[in-house]
Amino acid sequence: FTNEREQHIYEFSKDFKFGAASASYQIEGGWNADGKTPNIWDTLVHTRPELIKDQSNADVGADSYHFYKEDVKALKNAGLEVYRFSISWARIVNETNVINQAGIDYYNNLIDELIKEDIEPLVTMYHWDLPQYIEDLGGFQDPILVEHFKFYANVLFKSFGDRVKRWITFNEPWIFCIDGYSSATKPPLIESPGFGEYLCGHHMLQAHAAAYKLYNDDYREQQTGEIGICLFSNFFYPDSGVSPEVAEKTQQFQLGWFTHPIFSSEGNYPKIMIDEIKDKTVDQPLSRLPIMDDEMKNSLIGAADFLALNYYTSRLVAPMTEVHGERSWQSDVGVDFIIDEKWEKAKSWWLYNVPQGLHDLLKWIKAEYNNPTVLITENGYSDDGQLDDDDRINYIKAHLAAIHRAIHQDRCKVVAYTVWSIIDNFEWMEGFTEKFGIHAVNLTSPNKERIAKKSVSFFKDLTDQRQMIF
Ligand code: GBH
Repeated sequence: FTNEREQHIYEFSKDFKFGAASASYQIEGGWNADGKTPNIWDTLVHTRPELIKDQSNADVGADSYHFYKEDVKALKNAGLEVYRFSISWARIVNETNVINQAGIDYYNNLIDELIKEDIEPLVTMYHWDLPQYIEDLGGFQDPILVEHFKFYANVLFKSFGDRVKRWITFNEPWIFCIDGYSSATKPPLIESPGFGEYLCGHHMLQAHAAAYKLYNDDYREQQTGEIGICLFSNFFYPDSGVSPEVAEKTQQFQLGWFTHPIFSSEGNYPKIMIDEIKDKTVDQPLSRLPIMDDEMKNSLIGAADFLALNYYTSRLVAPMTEVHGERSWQSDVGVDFIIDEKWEKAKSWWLYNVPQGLHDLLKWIKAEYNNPTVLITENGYSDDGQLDDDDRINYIKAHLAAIHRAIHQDRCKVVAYTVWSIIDNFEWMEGFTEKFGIHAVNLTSPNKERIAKKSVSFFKDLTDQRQMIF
């Protein structure tokens, strides 16, 4: 045993909350149970199964629709205090905007069970499972999305807002807008590069603002909760020969696309993004990035009580050598992304262990937006599913140490960490071939037992002692 690195004790105060995360389509199963209508993932897995790496689907999966109490036990076993889960829109309302009581009951039961166990529900309203009937109307490419989201948000606040005190409107628009409406690598498989992603982002922002306003106008006073948005970001370092300005531009194109309108004092999309996309729109009078009018701009400035940040990995920014289509988000940024060969890789092709990137990203957010409250709502490590998941523990510790440094050295306001994920689950296009859970799930057994991995004892010790050695 050689101890190359000096070890430290990291203490976390009682005010810092530890939890775990999941998402409805990835864990629930019950895809057509009790009045639920199909969503865009049901459509994809049923019509294009060959697109999923192992041809699997989440029709049943871990079946949290029936075994949610096992998930709550799993959280309890790990000593966790927050559960970030998402609500399946298609379980709650159908195409005639009729409310599905069975769907409401399911989430009422889950929320009550959490509260009974003293675990805070942190609810994502949309984690990629758009009802198919809304996609059929144009989905995120059509402004009708905003009205549908408002209706849905109202049902959620009314039904669950007495117990849910922290809401997240959307999970990772950077991913679902690019993959869903530009590159066609995730449902609804719309290929409209250079247009579709920006239209999607625009309507997503309008829907977010509408939900925020609704909460302020009709619910905040009585329910006294908070509402934020969940954004995915890498941290971008310049590769040798690339200027820091280019890395900064990339950060603005990825995180800034959505944080600048909401968390900056001037609002609107980042100026560099507006300018570059306009410059690269040569064949039509208007920019491919929709124009944000003053009304929209003002509805978004300050329209979040916290930033929910999903951080997994970082990238080096290099000059663009590959062609990324005639038009696309990536060709608009005008860079390539590469990996530092010193970074250690997880099972997922894209996931490298770069904890320093989280520290640097938190510092960037603090400086850029006057130190907003941040919750790390996803961070996690994929492997083959072994119960002795030391690499996962190591990854998590390294990221918690980075958060600790951001809090104590830099005074960043990070208040919670929810690991991805509470249980192994359906990893989207990768099916069940990569596992992120701190619990395994016995998928072939009728009771879908949740089995603790070694990382559960790590969290148990951490939450008991409020400290870790790393
Ligand atoms: C999260 O997405 C999701 O919210 C969650 O549902 C999912 O299960 C979890 O991560 C694990 O994948 O990184 O620039 O090379 C973030 C994951 C981000 C994975 C984008 C693929 C590829 C682009 N995705 N990534 S990049």
